Amino acid sequence: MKVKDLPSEELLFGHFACAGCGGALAVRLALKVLGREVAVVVPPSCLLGVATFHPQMAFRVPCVNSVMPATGAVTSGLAAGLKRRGQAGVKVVAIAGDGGTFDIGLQALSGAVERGHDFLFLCYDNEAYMNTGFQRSGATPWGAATSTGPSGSRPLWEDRPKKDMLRIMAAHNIPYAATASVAYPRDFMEKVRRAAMVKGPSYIQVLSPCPTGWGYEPHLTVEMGRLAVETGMWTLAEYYEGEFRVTHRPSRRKPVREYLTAQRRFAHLTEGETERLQAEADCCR
Ligand SMILES: Cc1ncc(C[n+]2csc(CCOP(=O)(O)OP(=O)(O)O)c2C)c(N)n1
Ligand code: SF4
Ligand SMILES: [Mg+2]
Repeated sequence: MKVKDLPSEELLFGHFACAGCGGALAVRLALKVLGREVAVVVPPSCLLGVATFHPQMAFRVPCVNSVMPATGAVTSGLAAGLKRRGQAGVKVVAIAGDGGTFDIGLQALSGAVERGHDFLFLCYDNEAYMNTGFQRSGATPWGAATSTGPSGSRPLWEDRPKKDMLRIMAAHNIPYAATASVAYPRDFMEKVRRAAMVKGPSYIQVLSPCPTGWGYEPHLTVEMGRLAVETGMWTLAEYYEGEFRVTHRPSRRKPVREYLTAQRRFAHLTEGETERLQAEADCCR
């Protein structure tokens, strides 16, 4: 996919997200690939809060608001309805945060994938419930401070590993699933293109750094997304026809410390805890 081939038209425009919001960037890029022949389903999340503020609707495509647990059901129902009306060419795209995907929306997503409806589920993963005050989610990585982390000492930080949603989706025998990062737009947009072409369900989870919740300056969003991959804290991968594949490997791995020290949510980590995360990144090369 060539950047010069992308349309200049913006299909997410005029929203109220914080400066440097990785989630808003992810959706903007995805819609450039998907075009106008889509209907989006958005559950409560930062995106819903900042993009569907009546009368200033930021989506330039039809947008349905679902409740958090029902996104998969609303999305598959919409896809079935459009098919019935002879409008199967309209791709239905759920756009949910990690909380609305990994936790509260998981059951309906699982059912929709199992039934094999034709839709794309795009999870913009900022690794916590940002809209309601940075609570931990199943996507919060080990060691990250949130407002509700289970560890009782120092800042409340996460003492459970991140849930592996890519493998959970693969275990459903989904036709296509991928991880991506807003810092690698070509890799991300190519995955959106592939997912949209699939007949049946597809899933993309795009790392979408959040300056407000992670604690870094807004102009560093792309830098955070890149460091995550360069340090091995995030993998760009896809699952297609039953096989996993890494789509981009950094030529030289950077120490995880560079990623951790750049964000307030990891500021409390001790030397030993940093080494633990380094060891985890090293074992998954
Ligand atoms: C069933 C249910 N539980 C809780 C809420 C409250 N709520 C609204 S937005 C939100 C946070 C969503 O987090 P996430 O999906 O990660 O999106 P983000 O805000 O991070 O963009 C929550 C918990 C809700 N609307 N419905
Ligand atoms: S809190 Fe984070 S995810 Fe929410 S709008 Fe601000 S930058 Fe985006
Ligand atoms: Mg979130």
